[in-house]
Amino acid sequence: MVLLKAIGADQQRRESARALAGRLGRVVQVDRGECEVMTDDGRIRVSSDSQRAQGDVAPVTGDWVTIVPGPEASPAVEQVLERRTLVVRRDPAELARPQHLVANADVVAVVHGLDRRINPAQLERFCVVAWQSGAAVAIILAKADLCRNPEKDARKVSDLAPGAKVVITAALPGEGLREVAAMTEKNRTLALLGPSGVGKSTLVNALMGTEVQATQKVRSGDARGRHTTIARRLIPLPGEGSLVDTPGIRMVGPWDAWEGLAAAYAEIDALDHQCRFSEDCWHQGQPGCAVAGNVDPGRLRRYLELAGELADQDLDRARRPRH
Ligand SMILES: Nc1nc2c(ncn2[C@@H]2O[C@H](COP(=O)(O)OP(=O)(O)OP(=O)(O)O)[C@@H](O)[C@H]2O)c(=O)[nH]1
Ligand SMILES: [Mg+2]
Ligand SMILES: [Zn+2]
Repeated sequence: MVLLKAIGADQQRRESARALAGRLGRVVQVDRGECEVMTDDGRIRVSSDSQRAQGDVAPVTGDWVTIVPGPEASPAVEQVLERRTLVVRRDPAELARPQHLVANADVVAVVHGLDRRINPAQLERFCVVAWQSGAAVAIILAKADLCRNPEKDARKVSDLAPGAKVVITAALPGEGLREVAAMTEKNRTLALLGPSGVGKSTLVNALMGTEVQATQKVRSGDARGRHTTIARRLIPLPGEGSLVDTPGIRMVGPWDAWEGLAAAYAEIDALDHQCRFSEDCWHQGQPGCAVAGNVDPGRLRRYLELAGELADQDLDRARRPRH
């Protein structure tokens, strides 16, 4: 049986639940108005219809919640406890809305498959979203057994992801697993994000020591995945800590992610502040610009593109009042 403590139930969370007079639980998975929740007495299914007094916070995978007996004696989620971190993206179906992906991850790892080319724009977008969550950020370079020179790719990736820990793994032959497991020590939660087919679920299975998640071969030719994982799911590890496996995302859209942007492009952000003598400098090489010429031009281009995207979102939000 999984102990709640081993997946992060600390004194503060226990006390919050007690103060709300509910049973403490952690959301494992959400399916249309129903949540699978881990409690001290095992897994239960609870309803989470938002008619209840949860304010407007809908529970997501990784949330700590209180549970109360429901109307027909079936339990229901009462409150979502304050989140320490939250992975949010722009809702792909509805451009002007956020979508909450994972709550309370301590580390968010962006997984890249070494069987494919590095896509800087894709990787950096994931980093922006990962940093914005408030968690620590790591990059997991998976499938090292399919790459001739993993160290070389690791160096490239380090330049694209300042501040992130970079780990090389090969889950099938079982290499680099200890470094990943270390990120779940002290009852921490490690969330895996990344495109389809990069090996997220295979890594979960390797760390679990058993097949808990389905996996599927990538397309021959372009190594694209087949969107095998379809739900975000929290998976308690045998010892301590937990993982969150997520469905593959091709290009993640950041949402209200100015801090994430600054962190993901830390070297540009640092110079940006020095250039602020001119608030509307777009760093295109004007005399006196502190940024242009002093940073990687590709990174600068992608940074400005994302800044433009976020600025458009801000305008859009300001125009339409929230209801
Ligand atoms: N050679 C090798 N193949 C791997 C490794 N890790 C994963 N794969 C293979 O890559 C393919 C895709 O792996 P998955 O784990 O399903 O990928 P995923 O990231 O979970 O994909 P989605 O669920 O679609 O997002 C499978 O055929 C795996 O066997 C590895 O370390 N080495
Ligand atoms: Mg998967
Ligand atoms: Zn400038």
